[in-house]
Amino acid sequence: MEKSQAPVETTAEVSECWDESRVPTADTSKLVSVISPTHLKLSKEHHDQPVWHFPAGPGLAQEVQCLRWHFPTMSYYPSMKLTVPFEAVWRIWEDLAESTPTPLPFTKTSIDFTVMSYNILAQDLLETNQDLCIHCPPEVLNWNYRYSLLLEEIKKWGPDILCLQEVQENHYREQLHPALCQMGYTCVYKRRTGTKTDGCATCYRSSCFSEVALTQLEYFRPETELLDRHNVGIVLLLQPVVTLGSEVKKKGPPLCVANTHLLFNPSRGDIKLAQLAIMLAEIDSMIKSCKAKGKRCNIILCGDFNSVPRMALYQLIMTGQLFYRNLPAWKISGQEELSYKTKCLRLSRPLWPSSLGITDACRYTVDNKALKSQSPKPGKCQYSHDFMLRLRYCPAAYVRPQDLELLPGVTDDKPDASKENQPFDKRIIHIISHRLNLESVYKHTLPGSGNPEVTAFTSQGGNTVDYIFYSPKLGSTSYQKAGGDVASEGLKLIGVLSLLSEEALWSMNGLPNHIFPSDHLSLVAKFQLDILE
Ligand code: KL2
Repeated sequence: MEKSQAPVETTAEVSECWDESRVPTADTSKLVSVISPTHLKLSKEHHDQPVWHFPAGPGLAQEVQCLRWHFPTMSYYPSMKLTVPFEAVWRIWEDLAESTPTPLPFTKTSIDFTVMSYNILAQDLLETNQDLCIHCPPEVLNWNYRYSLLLEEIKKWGPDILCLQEVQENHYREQLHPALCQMGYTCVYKRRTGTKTDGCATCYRSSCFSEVALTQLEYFRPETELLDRHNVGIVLLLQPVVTLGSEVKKKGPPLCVANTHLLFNPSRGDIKLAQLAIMLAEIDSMIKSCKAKGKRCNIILCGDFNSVPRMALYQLIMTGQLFYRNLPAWKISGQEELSYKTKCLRLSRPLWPSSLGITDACRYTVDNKALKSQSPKPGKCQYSHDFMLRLRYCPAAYVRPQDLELLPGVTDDKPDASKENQPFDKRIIHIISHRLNLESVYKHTLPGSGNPEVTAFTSQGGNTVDYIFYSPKLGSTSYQKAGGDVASEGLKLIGVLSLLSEEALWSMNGLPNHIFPSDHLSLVAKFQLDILE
């Protein structure tokens, strides 16, 4: 169902100032867009006045004054009534790099790149869940209107890597893909399994990266009862490409870019965790394949995780560990407080069957890449806790090999009698973990007010459910200790596009609106990566 494009009355003039050029580096200026009802002035002194103002793009900290100019897409809607007054609400680009860059150690240079993660709200989902947008004037729900704003958002921040969720297949094939190709991107699209018409798309600027490996993940596993939902993910291994004069070189460590949209259902955290475990195992496998070639690999893991900060799924990603025994399944994502429900699903072990081929450490039991290449020497096997525990009381496990020297208390062939009756440590067998060192770009509260950051908004309110996680650069002391090759490991976060509070979003009539075309905001971060000279 396409919404009508009927003109509406207006009391406000809509204007915009647009710099057509993209912002590829830290020093270029970007778009400024302003919605300014005519009776109000563009003035910083009038904070309570309904003024819209974007400051600069990546790398430009100061705001840019702009001239009145006609909003191109508004020509379809010649007269627009702004019934709710807009307040001054800005998304500000924050430069995190020091003003005087510290000289890099050894003989390194670095490259900067920008990542955007954005759930663009599939039109089919919008139309089947119309209750989520009851606060919206109909014209902001029109696909063609939203599409032109989406393209503007992408051009405005000029990401080198673009991870989209809720990309409807026909819109991708007919509109987004051709447009992104023209803008210099190479794109990978993965539609959800099942009947829903949307999926994820990962695009990268062809002049900045080349593809090394690709895995399209389907979390639906017909042989695993738990995994009966149709969510997907994309894992891309990219090699940075550096152009020096006329010379194009592949330089620096590879970058693993993972993009996903996890299950929405707030009460099924058990399924979300298993979906995440598949994603983490795939990233781990990509890293392992790099290691086999003697290369270290950086990680970007982003998307819509349908989970809020500091709850269990988030904790697993950020700390690398989760103790889940008896945890109510709704607490995995924490989107809604569901403790009032009489039937409350609680987690018990194992979280997923060993037949899934993924250990409690979120790694493949047998490396699938080793299997795929049918290597005569398969990689070391990983065993699940379940399997190891079966060995625990097995007498054969206590037999000392004949050639092993007998050291009393160390290589005895009997278990330590004093420890025999100790209670079995239940914590160990109720922990899942991963080995990726991940940090979140966003800190989930806004500087100053301390209000929660909002990435997604419905008529029920706002939440953070979208993230950009990355493998951070090690501290200088640790990499100096570890030696030369480790110095290039890790990404340095050098810029971020600020999010907004729920209050600020309500003041502009929630999401989507005439500025932001989705029920999610885009997440944008800029990273610096050391490369060897
Ligand atoms: O929360 V989302 O929106 O990340 O923005 O992910 C899902 C929801 C998306 C894909 O399944 O569709 C939305 N109530 C509210 N939103 C829903 C529902 C629902 N019952 N089902 C799907 N979505």
